[in-house]
Amino acid sequence: MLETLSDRLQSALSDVRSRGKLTEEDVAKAMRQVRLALLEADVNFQVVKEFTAAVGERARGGEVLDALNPGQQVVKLVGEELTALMGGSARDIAFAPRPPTIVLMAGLQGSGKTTACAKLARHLREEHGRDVALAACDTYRPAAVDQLVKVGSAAGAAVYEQGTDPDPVEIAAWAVDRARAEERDVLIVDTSGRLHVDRELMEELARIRKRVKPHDVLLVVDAMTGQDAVNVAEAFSDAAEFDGVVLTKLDGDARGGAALSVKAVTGKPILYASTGEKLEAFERFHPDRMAQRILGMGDMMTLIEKAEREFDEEQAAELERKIRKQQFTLDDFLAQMKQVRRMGPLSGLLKMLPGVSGLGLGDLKVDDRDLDRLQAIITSMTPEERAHPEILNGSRRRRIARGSGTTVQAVNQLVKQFGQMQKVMRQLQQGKMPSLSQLAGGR
Ligand SMILES: Nc1nc2c(ncn2[C@@H]2O[C@H](COP(=O)(O)OP(=O)(O)OP(=O)(O)O)[C@@H](O)[C@H]2O)c(=O)[nH]1
Ligand SMILES: [Mg+2]
Repeated sequence: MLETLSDRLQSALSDVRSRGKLTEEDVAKAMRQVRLALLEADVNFQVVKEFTAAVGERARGGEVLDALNPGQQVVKLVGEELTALMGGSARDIAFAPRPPTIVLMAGLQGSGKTTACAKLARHLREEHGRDVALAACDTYRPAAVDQLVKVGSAAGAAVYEQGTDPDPVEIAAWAVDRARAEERDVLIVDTSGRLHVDRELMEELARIRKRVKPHDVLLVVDAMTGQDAVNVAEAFSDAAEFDGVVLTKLDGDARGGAALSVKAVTGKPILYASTGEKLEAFERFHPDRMAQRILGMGDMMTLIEKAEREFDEEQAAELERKIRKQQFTLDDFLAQMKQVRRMGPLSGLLKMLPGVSGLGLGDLKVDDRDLDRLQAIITSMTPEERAHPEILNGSRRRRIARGSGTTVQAVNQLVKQFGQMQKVMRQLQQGKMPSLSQLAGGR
């Protein structure tokens, strides 16, 4: 996600970052590099110009140049301006005082509307406890209704559909009545896409809009299409009002042009970001956190929120107790691993840690299959072996390797790592800070 942009911007700033003293010329040079980095990221030309002018002006002020750490001040300024560029603060949809809140999803073909309908439904249910229904108003593509039924039910939402024969406007109006009768909190209306922003599409949207009077119209745009996404959003905003943007396929977008330009060009904020094919790969768009990620400062807030969502509080307390009493077993290790895995792919999680993206690992990949292997090894052990790995002699290790489809070396490595981990835990317990190499498993 936004790797190229992040790399380029960080290298543009690496020169000033560590400097104890900066001249106006240094700042100007850094701004030229920031400008190039943003242009390369496919950020709108006008947006780049205004951005670098704003940062440059602030950076030339005495507040920055005379500061103790002027380089870091410049980086901080860039972060603040990036945040402002992406819309400042985050916002969710606004719930109507009298339910159902009606949300209309619009966008080009394949931008990710139908997927986003289901993801938003899941988000509103999980984060806000709302009862959500979806309306299948894409009568343009025959398979669209089935797709919405499938992803919608997976998201735990009711799906209202009448096939593809009726007029989409009639389906939408019927769905609103039904949502009201069934006392749903939110109704999300999926609409059809077209290849271009054409008159037919705009008229259909305008008719649905006039009839059901949505509280929020969300425009779904594909981040991978870069400047095209911004042009589409601009064309939409010329032809019809919308309230906010859902940015999809951010996982496949290395350059970030759409994320950085869409707010500045259309004046409409990005409400949500979709970051993968799975239902859970959807989050509120936080400009400040995104700016921090781009500048390699990690995103601890999102990581902590994910952990809070997935980690069982009681289990966490129990774990703490075990660590304190030094009763942490391989079973606990396995349980921990499963919880961490529920938070998403490891490589994605690692990138949220401050500094990790700046380690120059480039395309950091942690193989989730490594975890599968560890899991297989531990589940091939008897309960006694899991509680007392010290009894694992040669023949037991060979049996476990066979049972888990791995090798004795892999079993040895796991046992060794677990031993290291216990040692680190004991040291933490005694108030000593472990060294980094110990934390990394002694490798
Ligand atoms: N990698 C990735 N793929 C996505 C994301 N969102 C949607 N997709 C994929 O993009 C494709 C199109 O998504 P849809 O939700 O069907 O798009 P749509 O806008 O409803 O398309 P039409 O109904 O044809 O207009 C599907 O294969 C989705 O799985 C995302 O955030 N990341
Ligand atoms: Mg669709």
